[in-house]
Amino acid sequence: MKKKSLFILIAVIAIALVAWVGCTTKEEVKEPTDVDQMALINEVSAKWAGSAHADAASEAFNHWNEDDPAEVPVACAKCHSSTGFQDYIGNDGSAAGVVDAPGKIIDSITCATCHNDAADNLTSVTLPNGKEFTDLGNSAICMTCHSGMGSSAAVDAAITSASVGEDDVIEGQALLGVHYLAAASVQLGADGGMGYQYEGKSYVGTFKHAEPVNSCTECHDPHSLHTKEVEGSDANLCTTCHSDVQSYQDYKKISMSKVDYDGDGTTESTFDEIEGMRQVLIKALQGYANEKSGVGFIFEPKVYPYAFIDTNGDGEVSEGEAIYPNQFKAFTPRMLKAAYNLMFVTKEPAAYVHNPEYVLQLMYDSIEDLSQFSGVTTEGLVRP
Ligand code: HEC
Ligand code: HEC
Ligand code: HEC
Ligand code: HEC
Ligand code: HEC
Ligand SMILES: [Ca+2]
Ligand SMILES: [Ca+2]
Ligand SMILES: [Ca+2]
Repeated sequence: MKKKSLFILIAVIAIALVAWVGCTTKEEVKEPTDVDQMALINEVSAKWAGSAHADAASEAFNHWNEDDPAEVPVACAKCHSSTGFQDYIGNDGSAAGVVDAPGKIIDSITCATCHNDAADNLTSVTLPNGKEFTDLGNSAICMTCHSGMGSSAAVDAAITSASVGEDDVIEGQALLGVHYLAAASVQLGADGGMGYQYEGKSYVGTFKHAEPVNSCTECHDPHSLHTKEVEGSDANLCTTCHSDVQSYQDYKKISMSKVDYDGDGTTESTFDEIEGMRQVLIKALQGYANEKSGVGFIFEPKVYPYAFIDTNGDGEVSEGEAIYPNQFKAFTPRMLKAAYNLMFVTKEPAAYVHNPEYVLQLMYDSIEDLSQFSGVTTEGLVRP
């Protein structure tokens, strides 16, 4: 075990002991020897405690509480329980690279999840489509859980097994996506190949941002999860190069490329251009569904399973439409591909900083593919 991990383990046990002894006796408890190290542990613990990883009450760690047995299934345990993650990386003595047993419920991401022998040695990640990446340093920890589930191969498999024409409805076919916060899959671009990439088109690879903001842990504090500060100062990391950025609120205003990608006539920030392109893609899916599916399509990313029938045909998410029984299941092969890309972008809201060009290319190509039937063309749009 690395010295740091060993120390963290001892310190965490010491904190627990101090708390426990403090509650049960009035005896003086000796302070752990290394005061500086303890201060660091306390600081780190406070940051972690305020993060989404520590939020034991969140849906991500409680979704299976009512199941019988109440456990996180093998397919989900890698990312939704600390025990499942340690099983996946082989820290529990089981085989690495596979989850062998269901995970515990209400088992959020704690110190022990990331600080153990197997995590110390973890430097590679395998995406859901089977592609492996090595030499990732400690960002491999993050990428293991932030690479998503499902892939474009699942879209192709559904289409192949349906064996219908490109614009014929696949009976009962629901929306497919790559699950949530798949930041690594977005950042890797065409190297990862996790978007639905159209034949004959070329796509950008891993986003080469700038030194030192290329890997997950170069930008993210692994405990607070927020962006790091500049080493040896409390200045915002982004300000060094994006001088107009003062704080988090300004990230979405950054525009380096100054291109009107979404064709609305104004050059906006990269975040807004992506959002604009996303709205065009939704319109294209709606136009296409009206023409080919026989029922209208609406998209409500806040409500599972996100694709619903536009019952009153007004093109909007109206009262009562975004409910499970009103799920949209009239996808054609062409529509399934484009909707997968819509999910890929929507469920990774920070794509604008992880790999803006990749998601813009995917959306542009989806809009283009639908255009012969959607009434929405690529005229005015720019493909990066
Ligand atoms: C590769 C990692 C990974 C795998 C595997 C995975 N998830 Fe998730 N899941 C996530 C992440 C990351 C989030 C956090 C999304 C958020 O909070 O916005 C999440 C969130 C969720 C949520 C909460 C959504 C919400 O609205 O808060 C549910 C429910 C869920 N996953 C179900 C599942 C199920 C069911 C499986 C197994 C079939 C599964 N997940 C497998 C990474 C994963
Ligand atoms: C999501 C994974 C993750 C979790 C959870 C986590 N850590 Fe860390 N921790 C890391 C990584 C990665 C580093 C290395 C940081 C670097 O190199 O910049 C680190 C570094 C540290 C350090 C070295 C000091 C530093 O800031 O570099 C200490 C101490 C530490 N962690 C303690 C803890 C404690 C205590 C907890 C629980 C309260 C915890 N960690 C939870 C991933 C994690
Ligand atoms: C064991 C799986 C796992 C690991 C390892 C992991 N994450 Fe997460 N991460 C999650 C889940 C699950 C959520 C959603 C938690 C929730 O909804 O409360 C999440 C949420 C996040 C968020 C969103 C915070 C927010 O407020 O919306 C960020 C950012 C993040 N993780 C970054 C990282 C980074 C950086 C690392 C590596 C140091 C990392 N994660 C490692 C599973 C993981
Ligand atoms: C250039 C710095 C940078 C790098 C490199 C980076 N991120 Fe992020 N990430 C951010 C910023 C900034 C946000 C918040 C954006 C916002 O809230 O608008 C973010 C948001 C996130 C989120 C939450 C929202 C979302 O859309 O998923 C997750 C999870 C995440 N990052 C994980 C990762 C992982 C995993 C990696 C490595 C593959 C990574 N990040 C690499 C800067 C970075
Ligand atoms: C060391 C310099 C540097 C730092 C630090 C830096 N960036 Fe960048 N950023 C760049 C450069 C250069 C580009 C243009 C990259 C390209 O398109 O090839 C860029 C591009 C971007 C883009 C895409 C804009 C576009 O139109 O292409 C976003 C968004 C962004 N940065 C956000 C951030 C955030 C958020 C941070 C802090 C977490 C950050 N950057 C830190 C140099 C930096
Ligand atoms: Ca295992
Ligand atoms: Ca624009
Ligand atoms: Ca409606």
